[in-house]
Amino acid sequence: MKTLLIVDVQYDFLPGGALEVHDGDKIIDGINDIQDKFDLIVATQDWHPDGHFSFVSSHKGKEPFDKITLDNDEEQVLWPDHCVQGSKGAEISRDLNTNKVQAIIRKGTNPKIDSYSGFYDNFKEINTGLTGYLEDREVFDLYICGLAGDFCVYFTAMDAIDEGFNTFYIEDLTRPIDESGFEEAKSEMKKSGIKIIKSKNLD
Ligand code: VGL
Ligand code: ZN
Repeated sequence: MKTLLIVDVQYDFLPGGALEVHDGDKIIDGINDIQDKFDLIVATQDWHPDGHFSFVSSHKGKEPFDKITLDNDEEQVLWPDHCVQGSKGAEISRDLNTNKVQAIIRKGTNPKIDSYSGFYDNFKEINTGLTGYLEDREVFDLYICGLAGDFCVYFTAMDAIDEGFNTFYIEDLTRPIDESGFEEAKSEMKKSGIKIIKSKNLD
């Protein structure tokens, strides 16, 4: 099963959204165009309860994008409040064709732990079940696109390769929150065995 995983194409990550990604909307037509090349399409949806720990509003005196150090010494970015369950910003864009999307994996529902990857939360405590779902369908080749390229798409790809999938990162069908760290993120992915490809080279 050649599978496409579409990460977090939600209004809050699109221009005008709470955590907008520059030109995030520019990838949607391209994602729609390639869908016929896949046997299975799955999506993820960032889905936070109100007052989520990753929200800047949960930390007095902090500014959006400030970083704090957690008890386990990991860094946490304090995001503008985004993708609150049931809000318009949390909806998957209506411009994305979701007719062929067979499953939507929601993540970030634990109020105390952030969750970038579609496979695990950031502490690797909670498994979303995505690996099992894909293995049940005998998925080997997994192609990943969506938003944001340096956070949820990146961490999803890094977990995908760890979970044993032949992982492809479609670089023209993603956009980063922070352009400056993006080249390094791509080289980290290459080092891990992820193949960075362009949509025009898909069979
Ligand atoms: C994302 C930051 C916080 C993403 C989600 O989808 O890349 N980034 N929550
Ligand atoms: Zn989030």
